Amino acid sequence: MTQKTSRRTFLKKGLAAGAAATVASSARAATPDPLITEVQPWASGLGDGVDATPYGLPIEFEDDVIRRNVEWLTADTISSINFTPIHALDGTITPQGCAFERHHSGAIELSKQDYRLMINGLVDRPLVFSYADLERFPRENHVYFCECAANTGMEWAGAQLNGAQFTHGMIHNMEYTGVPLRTILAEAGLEAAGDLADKWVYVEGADASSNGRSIPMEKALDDVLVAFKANGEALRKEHGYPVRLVVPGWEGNMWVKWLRRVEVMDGPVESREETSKYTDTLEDGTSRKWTWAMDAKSVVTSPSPQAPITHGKGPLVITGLAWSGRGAITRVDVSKDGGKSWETARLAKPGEKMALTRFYLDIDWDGEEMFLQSRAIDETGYVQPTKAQLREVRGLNSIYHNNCIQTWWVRPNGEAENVEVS
Ligand SMILES: Nc1nc2c(c(=O)[nH]1)N[C@H]1C(S)=C(S)[C@@H](COP(=O)(O)O)O[C@H]1N2
Ligand SMILES: [Mo]
Repeated sequence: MTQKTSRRTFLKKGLAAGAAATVASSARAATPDPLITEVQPWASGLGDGVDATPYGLPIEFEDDVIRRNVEWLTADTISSINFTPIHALDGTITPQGCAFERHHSGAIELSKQDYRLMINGLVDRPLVFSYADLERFPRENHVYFCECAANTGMEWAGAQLNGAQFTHGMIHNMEYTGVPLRTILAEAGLEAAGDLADKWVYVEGADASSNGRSIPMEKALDDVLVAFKANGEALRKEHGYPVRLVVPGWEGNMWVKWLRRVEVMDGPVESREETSKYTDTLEDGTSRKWTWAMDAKSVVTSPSPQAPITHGKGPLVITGLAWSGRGAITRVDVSKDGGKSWETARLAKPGEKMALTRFYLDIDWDGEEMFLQSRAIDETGYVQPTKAQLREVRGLNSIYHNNCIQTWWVRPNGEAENVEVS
């Protein structure tokens, strides 16, 4: 009996949704639609043959779905950053062609033939590997996000950049193929290192900046990958071709591109990239270091300033991304009233460790303004903080590791703007 009732309610609801959709199409049906009634150019001739584009590019209609930079952020494009168009993507995998880039001395061209990886320091046998050598170790596949620690860094003092691409686009999420760093370290032998508990590795790239970083041995032996494929194909030049380091859940700066050397050491180097940069200045003027993991964070990608609502009230898909450097996302809440009330969003699939999770909230929009927010919760129970909560701990002088709740003010005309609700 109860089952019957609920089934009937479900059918009714289904019909109601169907009815809403019919309103739009029957209005159009009143006048014949030439797109339906007339033979169109694309049906009057032949399309491209199979070899028109031996390596495919997106169709021209999608040519605004590109990485973009913010010119005033950096003095030039060499030591700079651009942003993933997350407002226009769906699902979770970032195509390499529009995945953000961050270089300290430009993207270099390094062939597989010229590639060398040196393992030295406190190892039994210092070794040098060619690219072909790396291909002979057992491989693994993993999907991980890579987020620059500076992502959302311009938003500390107030709402600044108008678009999810610019506030949250220093992130990409790819399926990597590579060899665990532990396998390569084992090949060189770690007997000479003695007690591994207090040992570190120093990793550096082949580019002029070298971007050297110290990684504690525990992480190096855990899930760090020496990767040479992303989303099934070779890494792109800008992402470190032919080999980059993948450091799951930890800040993007540690994901050394064009990886050339791994040195086993008895302490951290305290390089430029882990002292004057990539440390967090606190309220009292002191700085904290070794803030490696990216805390749980989320953002509504649509609607958002670059993805306004164009269809008026009625069915509306609210969607976004959530992630945590400390494990899997377990829940995402969405608020339409600036955090006064929350609804639990639907996860497209269960959250995976250190990978992007897509969420949806399918609503019937009444056409009224919204203050849209999302709030991520990860498997450790951590809840993404508000801007005010984050400032209490971090003050206003920080750049890196801003994981606060983002607000989009959506107006009745569907346009959205970056605003601060703290
Ligand atoms: N060798 C080298 N590795 C590097 C960098 C660099 O400039 N040189 N930039 C780092 C920074 S700050 C980030 S956020 C990530 C960005 O990776 P991507 O360019 O693939 O997005 O690479 C890191 N690895
Ligand atoms: Mo970065």
